Formats: sequence, C-alpha cells, structure tokens
Amino acid sequence: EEGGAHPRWKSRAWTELETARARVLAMLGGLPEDALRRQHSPLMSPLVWDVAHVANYEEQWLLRALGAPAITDPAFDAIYDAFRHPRSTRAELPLLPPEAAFAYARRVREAVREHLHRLPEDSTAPLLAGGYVFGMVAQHEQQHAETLAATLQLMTSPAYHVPSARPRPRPGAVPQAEVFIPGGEVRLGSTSPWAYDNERPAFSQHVAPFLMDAHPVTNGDYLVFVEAGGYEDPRWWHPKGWEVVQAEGLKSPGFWLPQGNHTWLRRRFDQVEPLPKDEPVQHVCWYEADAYARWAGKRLPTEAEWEKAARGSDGRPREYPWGDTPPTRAHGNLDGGTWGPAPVGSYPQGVSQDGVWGLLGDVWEWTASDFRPYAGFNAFPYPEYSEVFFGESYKVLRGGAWASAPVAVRNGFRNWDFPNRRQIFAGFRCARNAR
Ligand code: AVJ
Ligand code: FE
Repeated sequence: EEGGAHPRWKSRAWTELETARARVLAMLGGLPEDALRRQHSPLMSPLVWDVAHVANYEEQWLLRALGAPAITDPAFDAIYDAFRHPRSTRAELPLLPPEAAFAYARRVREAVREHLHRLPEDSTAPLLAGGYVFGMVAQHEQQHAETLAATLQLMTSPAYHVPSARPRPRPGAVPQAEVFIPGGEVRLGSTSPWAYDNERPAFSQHVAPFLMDAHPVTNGDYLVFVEAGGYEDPRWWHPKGWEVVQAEGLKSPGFWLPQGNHTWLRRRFDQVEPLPKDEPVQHVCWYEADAYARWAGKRLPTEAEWEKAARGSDGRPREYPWGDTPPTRAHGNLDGGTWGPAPVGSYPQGVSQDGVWGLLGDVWEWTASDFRPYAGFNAFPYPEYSEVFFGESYKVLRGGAWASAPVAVRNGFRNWDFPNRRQIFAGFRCARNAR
C-alpha cells in the first residue's frame, strides 16, 4: 500500500508485534540464566537488557504516549535508556533478572492488547495515522531481535546452539557478474506509512549510469583478496581503515578461522564449517568492504545508486526489488529463520527489474554514503531514533540481512553503523562507473 494510508492497520499491527515477540522468545528460550545476564562482548548489551529495553520502549510508546495507564514509573526508563548507558556498562546496572524481564514484557503486551481495542483505527493523529507507532514498536523489537542474534554470534564457551534452522533453497546458476543500470532520476525515500523519519521526505535525484554487481561479494571472492595479501598492503585501504587493520590486527573477516595451507573454516554460532565460498561474505566492516572494492578496481555504490538498482531503472519506485508485494520466503533470506546467509543465486523471485540479485536479505550492504538527513527531514517522533546520528561518523547500510525481519526491510530503509563495526551481519557489493 505504497503511499496510501493503512485504513485497517490494527490486525497487521498486532500480528507484527506478536511475530517479533515469538522470535525473541524462541531465540532466548533455551538459554541458562547466566548466559542471559552475562556481557558477551563490550560491543553488546547483556541479552536481558535488550528484553526489558524492548518492553520499556513498548510501554513508553504504546501505553504512556497513547494515554494508557503506565505499568512502571517513568524513572524506571533510565536503566533501559540506550543514551544514558553505553553498552559496555549495562551489565553493572540493576537490571531486571531474566524471569522478571520476560514477565514485564508479557505484562506490557497484555496491556497493549487491551488498549489497542479502544483506539480509533481512522485517527489522523501523527502517532496513530496508519498505525505508525505500532509499526515503529514492532520494527524496534525486530531490530533488537537482530541485535540479539549478533550478541549470540559473539557468545562463546559455550557457543550458542543454533535451533533447527529452516533449510535454505538450492542456488541456481550465477551467470552474470555485473548489471548495467541506466542513469536518470531515482526516487529516494519512502512514502509507506510505517517508514521511519530518516526515510522521509521522499525526493528525486539524478544518478549517472553505472554498473552494479549482480550479487553480493562472496566468501570465495573475498578469499582471493585475503590470499593476495590484501590485508598487508596499505594501497587498498582508507587511511583510517589501515589504522584499524593495524590496531585490531585484522587479517580476514570476522569468524574466519585460518587453518594454514589455504584452508579456512568459518564459525557460525556453534557450527564450525569449511568456509562456504558461494555465500555472501559477512562480518566485514566498511573499511574492509572499501578496501576490497579498491583492490577489485571498483567502489562501493552510493545510497542513491543502491536505491536506483533496487527500485528499478524504469522510474516506477517499487517498494521492494521485485515489486510492491511484501517479502515472502521465496523473495529473499529474511526473518532469522535460516541462521545464516544463503548462497548467491538462491532467490530468483527476488531479482530486481534490472536483473540485480539478493538486494534484500542475506547480508546488509555497506554503501559509500554517510548517514545524513534528506532535505526537509523532520525528526519524528523523537530525535534519538535518527537525528542524533546524522553526520560523518556513520556509514549507511542497505537491504537487510538474513536476521532482519520483513517488517523492517524495504527499498527505502536506511541502516547505519560506525565504519569499523563488524559484529553486524554486513557484507557488500561493488559498483563502478559506466563509460
Ligand atoms: C537502526 C539498527 C542502527 O540498533 O542502534 C534500536 C535501531 N534504535 N533501538 C540500532 C534501534 C533504537 C538502530 N539501528
Ligand atoms: Fe532500542
């Protein structure tokens, strides 16, 4: 329903909230108390922090902001305020223990269910129009589910046991390397009712013709760079990236395990496997993506180029690469159920109008672009979602990963992170100018 209001949004809102909750519970359900409370990495919160943070966010936006009775005192929000406490310090806070955190989340959800019945479905109030704030809270819980997955990947001794993963489709042939995208106008940004403030307002921009990789860069592709000495040659690296390589001793993507003699293993949760050459590389930072692209004689696509490739060059601004219908399991590797990327070429139904594969799902794709506001940006409903991150510190990622939920991906969705971060499920594809 691109552009239109969601006249009947309640049932979708409830379904998306419950889908997110079922996923979080399935991910964490089997973990012992200690694993839930421990800090697995200074980069990540203790898992129980995320659980109660999600519940507290829901209390703030779906109960208190909508005039429903509060469950906790607003003073309680401080513990779960991401801006007050850096992730590395959250284990020292007086956090709700796991049982209490899950109970809090249940109580909030029960109150939301009650209150939802009383809300007018045709309200034009900014928070309620099209069910906006419900979409925001469902996307928030799913984004934290993805963050939980990143934390679980970092967890060791013992590593996280992957629950029965959904089988991935068998990949077909991968014939084409690059796709020519004609230049012209591209509609950037979203008009859909659940789009975030940073995706708005939609606008048009001119893009010169370019070539886009038909697929994300695979482990096999990236291995050539590694074995060619790519991590030892400053020529390929952004100066700040070269500093990161040296300071952190980077030699290969995260979770690759060198065995010597050109043999590589890769740890994915508790699975140690031969490096799957045909899967998109993941756990690379922006600097690694940038260095590979330079070595390959290419570059990272800008946000505008990525969105041009995703929306289609014919000027019809599709919501998803394949059209306007929401993602199904045939369109791409989404929702966390596969617990890893699929080989490139696995999703023929997800191909874009111009023939670009795998734009949504599998791995987030680093772009060349800094995270900046679109002209006419208005912070809504609060500046801490997007506005405080605008500037030169963050790079934009597009497309969504295997761990991203369908509700939280679309052609216009903008993710961002620091250029040295590799715990997220991020890879990339390259582009180059067309002559
Ligand atoms: C959009 C993924 C960068 O995790 O920092 C979660 C999403 N915002 N809670 C993040 C978010 C507030 C955000 N990212
Ligand atoms: Fe959050």
